[in-house]
Amino acid sequence: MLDLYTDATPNGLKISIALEEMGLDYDTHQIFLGGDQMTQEFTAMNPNQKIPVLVDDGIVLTESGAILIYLAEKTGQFLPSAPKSRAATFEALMFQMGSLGPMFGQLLTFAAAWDNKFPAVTNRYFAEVSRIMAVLNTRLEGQDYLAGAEYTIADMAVAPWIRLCSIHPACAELPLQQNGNLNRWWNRVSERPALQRGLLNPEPYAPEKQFEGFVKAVVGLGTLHAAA
Ligand SMILES: N[C@@H](CCC(=O)N[C@@H](CS)C(=O)NCC(=O)O)C(=O)O
Repeated sequence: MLDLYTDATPNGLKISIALEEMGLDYDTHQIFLGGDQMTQEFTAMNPNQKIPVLVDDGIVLTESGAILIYLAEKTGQFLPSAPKSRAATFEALMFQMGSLGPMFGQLLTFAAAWDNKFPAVTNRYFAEVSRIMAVLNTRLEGQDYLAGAEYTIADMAVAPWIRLCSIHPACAELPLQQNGNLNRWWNRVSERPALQRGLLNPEPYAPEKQFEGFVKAVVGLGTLHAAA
């Protein structure tokens, strides 16, 4: 049995998607980001004090990209073995981890948590996420999935971020429709039953509580990450 410490955020949901897609049994432990991540017990698992954390038979693993690779290697699923396709999967996964996720995170921070108090900063991240979406659109030219013909852990990593365009008011203006390949990819992956189950596990807290947790976790707004 696997234990997943997580919340209903894109970095957490990508692991739920993988666990569902791979047909693994797991227990979900929902972490309220308004403080649960700072407890001694959680910090012992992840000194970086962030979800997701996966515990599997004595292994405590952090960093969603590493967790996805671990699960793919453990099950032999969704990570091609041919070197070129495998490298393309890692490439798309690293792009999510290094570009799409961090820039989206900053957009949400300045558009939502800071309530667009600094429009120039919000606009900078809006423009950068838009640019990154166009890069993904180009990558998807002539192929169904981010690493090529096969659905892989890279698609699982990107999906919860692109989903924000349809569910988060701060992301509604992002150019999903204008990027036809990306839009078609989103329609394709979001039809998958396992991906749909993953996106619902865990369910978010009530909107006010979910937002409270997000704001408290934002450096410069909440007190959780005050300088020591
Ligand atoms: N690089 C990490 C990022 C994880 C991350 O940023 N988690 C956020 C939620 S999406 C979190 O736990 N934030 C709580 C905090 O910063 O206090 C990963 O991919 O696992």
